[in-house]
Amino acid sequence: MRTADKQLSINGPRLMKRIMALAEVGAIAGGGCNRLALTDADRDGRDVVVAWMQDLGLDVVVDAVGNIIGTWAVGEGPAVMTGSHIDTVRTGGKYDGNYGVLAGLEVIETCQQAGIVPQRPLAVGIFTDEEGARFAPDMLGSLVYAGGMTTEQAHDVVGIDGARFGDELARIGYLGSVPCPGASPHAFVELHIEQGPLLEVNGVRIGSVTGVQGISWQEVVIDGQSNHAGTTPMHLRKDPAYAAAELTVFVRQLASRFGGDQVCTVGKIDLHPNLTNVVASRATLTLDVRNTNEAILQKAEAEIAAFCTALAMREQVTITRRVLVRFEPVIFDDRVIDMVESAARDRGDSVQRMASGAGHDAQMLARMCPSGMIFVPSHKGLSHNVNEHTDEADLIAGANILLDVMLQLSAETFTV
Ligand code: HGY
Ligand code: MN
Ligand code: MN
Repeated sequence: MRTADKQLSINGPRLMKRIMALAEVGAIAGGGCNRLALTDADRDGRDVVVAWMQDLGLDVVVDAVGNIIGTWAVGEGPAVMTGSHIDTVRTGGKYDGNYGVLAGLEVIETCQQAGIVPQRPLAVGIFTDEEGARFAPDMLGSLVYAGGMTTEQAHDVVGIDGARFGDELARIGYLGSVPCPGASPHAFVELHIEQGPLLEVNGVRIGSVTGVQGISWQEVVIDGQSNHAGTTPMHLRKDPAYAAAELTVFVRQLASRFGGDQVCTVGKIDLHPNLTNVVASRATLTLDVRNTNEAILQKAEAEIAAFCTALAMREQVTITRRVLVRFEPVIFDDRVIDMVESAARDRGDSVQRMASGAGHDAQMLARMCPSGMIFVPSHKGLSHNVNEHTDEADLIAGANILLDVMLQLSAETFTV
């Protein structure tokens, strides 16, 4: 977008100042953040960003699952929306989610300061519990916003710490009155760090994201027989810890066998009673299995199910599996993908098309309106890690692409 004869650009120092200020909330050793969904730290982060939204004169609403939508109510018709999340995993970085929300505010402030009044409202969403680390599924807030889960179902979700989602939402003061599903935007575009190594390895600054891979999360409970570690002969054991270890190795080997986009992760294992000299009675673990191809993802799930049946027989344990998350792969809107790509080219940024390995709120908004994403590189591909880093020049470049694409979408007079 040009004003007079100068290309409109965001204010980089102002964006960086907000990113660093938000990173102070729930700050942990090593420079990262711990703002698990609906904790006090999440509340504190929300309060900071809501205040920034109010400073910009946005209409701020909170819905029934705590999604916060700040709207610059200019122009007419459905809003062009951006946004992401500000909840983090326990060892989160400064940029995952936060960057997209704060870049959205920066886009609006840049337009306001330049005296530009878009033809459509511009909205920034902060979606609740995108990480799903405390309350599964991930992208819970945007899933409810898009009508993929009811408010009642969301409120009854019990977290890994036994807390009930609805109670925690009320406790932190973000149980809003606006009903879900939310208003359908004209279009949605999310700016996010890649969280993988591709852009950096390829020396490319901008990713125009084509879609998000399928996600399958399961909780696996393995029940055996607790016993004395010293007196129980190996052939008489019913050891869930051993079975959990075998399953962990199996899913790792499955990913190697399948190759391609297949990824499998055991990120959480709890043993009971979790004592040195006791053969465990129970092992509870989670499986995170993903692929861009739905048929292959189903094949992986079927192989895991068959392995668990055989493992239970062999080790004389009981294995119960519960689906925590199941999202099919999502393809983004060609028009938005093209816009991101040409906006990058117009600014002289290198750009490539790519799928997203991580889940994002955009994959839920894609159920409501034309959606897409903009990626910037993650240094060494690190994320969900306190050492998550993206160069400032890349962060600013990504926000400028968001500015251009949002203004382009806001100039569209047709309704989708
Ligand atoms: O799990 C994910 O991909 C995202 O970080 N919630
Ligand atoms: Mn994220
Ligand atoms: Mn994340």
